[in-house]
Amino acid sequence: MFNKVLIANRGEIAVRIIRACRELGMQTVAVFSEADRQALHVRYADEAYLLGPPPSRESYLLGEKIIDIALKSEAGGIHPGYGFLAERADFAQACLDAGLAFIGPKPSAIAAMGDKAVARSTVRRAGVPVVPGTEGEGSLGDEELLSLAPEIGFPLLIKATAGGGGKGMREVNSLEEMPALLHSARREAEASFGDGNVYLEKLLEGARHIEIQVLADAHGNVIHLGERECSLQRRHQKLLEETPSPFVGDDEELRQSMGALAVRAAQAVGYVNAGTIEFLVDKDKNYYFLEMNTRLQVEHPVTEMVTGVDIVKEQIRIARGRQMRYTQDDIFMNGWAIECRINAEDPYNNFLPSTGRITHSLLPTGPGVRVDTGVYPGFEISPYYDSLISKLIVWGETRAEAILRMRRSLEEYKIAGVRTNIPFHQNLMDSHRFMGGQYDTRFVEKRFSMEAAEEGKTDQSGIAAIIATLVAHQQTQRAAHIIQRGERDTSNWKWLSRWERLQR
Ligand code: MV4
Repeated sequence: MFNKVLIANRGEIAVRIIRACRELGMQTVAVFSEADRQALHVRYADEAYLLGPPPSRESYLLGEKIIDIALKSEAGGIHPGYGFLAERADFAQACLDAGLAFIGPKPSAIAAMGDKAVARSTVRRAGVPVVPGTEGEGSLGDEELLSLAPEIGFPLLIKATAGGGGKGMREVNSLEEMPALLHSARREAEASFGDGNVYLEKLLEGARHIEIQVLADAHGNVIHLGERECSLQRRHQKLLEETPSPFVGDDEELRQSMGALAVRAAQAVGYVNAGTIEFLVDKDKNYYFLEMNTRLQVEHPVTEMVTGVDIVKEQIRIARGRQMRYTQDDIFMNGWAIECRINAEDPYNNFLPSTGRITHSLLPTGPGVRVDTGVYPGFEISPYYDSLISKLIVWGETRAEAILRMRRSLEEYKIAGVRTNIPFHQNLMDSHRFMGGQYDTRFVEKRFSMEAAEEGKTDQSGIAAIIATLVAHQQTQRAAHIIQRGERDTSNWKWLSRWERLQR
């Protein structure tokens, strides 16, 4: 039984995992790149070891080196977090071969779900609905795909079997345009994953992306922790997640039937540890399995806030061979939670990544507020990793309370030195469609613009520019981003009455 965990990750998720280990009384080992010498996860861990230069290939992706460090530091388990090595079946197997616990699923489950065509046919055989499309697991040639396409019908999607997250995906509207699209999809999949295999699915338009969190222990117990609504995203990057889903709402029957099928999908691959089943849900509440993520997810905190389950601690207990502390009957969803992903990127400039040193920051706190972050004033945001710098999560008794609390927290949140997408989230909180929960996966890209959201609001850009110049002059070479407040904000009184009208 291990009492020391190596965290094979960085940023907010490494910090999150260290916290869980602390609470369980376990020792922690951090690994870091040259860009992360000063990072929070390095400071918080009991020990820390340098991996190499900043690029991931020379640091956080060095599986063998990480396993060596685990053995030398006498860690008994490795938590991969998300991204990097988290969904690499070969890495999970290498951990086991070295006598280390991999805090995640078995390599066979990662592999089965990692091939999206295998995943589709496996869960379908177990009775889980999938979007109509090609069946079977072998690689399909262009001839075969072109002859199957008319049966599936247009529009359809070409998807990469090694894919996920939209890479190598192509929308096809007619048989004529299909050969060229097959070619480019295969080329992109080959370049991204070293695997040019593709499969077909009917395109579901205007659907929502709703996922179910599952937990499974090594004793055959599998439960679900309800859903998360993840439709608010831009270019396949999620920006905000909430639970319950406003679309599922108080339809407990829908929630439990999706939950039961998510459990069945997990069981179909002998799943152990935490995982997430993604569904597409159409306007008539038909739902279809999309894929399974065999890792801890970025948005896990919203589920923690409403169920009270510490998912990371449960992952570690499961990896240590313990029984889960919960049965399905112990799981209740209490209240509402929303997470805004705070990214170092400029929402006024096409969400361009922003790098530089964080000179100042003030974190929101108070009732119902949680901030998971890996940065602090003085830390330099480098271009080597993703732009997520923190997650702002709020809980409220109702969705209205959660939204008001998020508005309050976004106002409290001050970051100087890099630009962030906080103004985007502020505008989103004011949008009628968001308030009404009436959004699908196209909302941000097709129906939302910062300019339109800010039209008619008092323009204080002149004052903001002067302050930004002063701040830039005093503390940093970069302009601070001034978030306008006061007049341009709808007052909470007005907001609440608008909300109440919407609910009628
Ligand atoms: C789909 C779909 C519509 N119909 N499949 C995008 C990423 C990958 N996980 C699957 N994706 C989609 N698959 C069928 N048959 C629409 C999407 C999709 C999407 C899904 C979830 C969240 C955001 C999305 C944005 C665009 C497209």
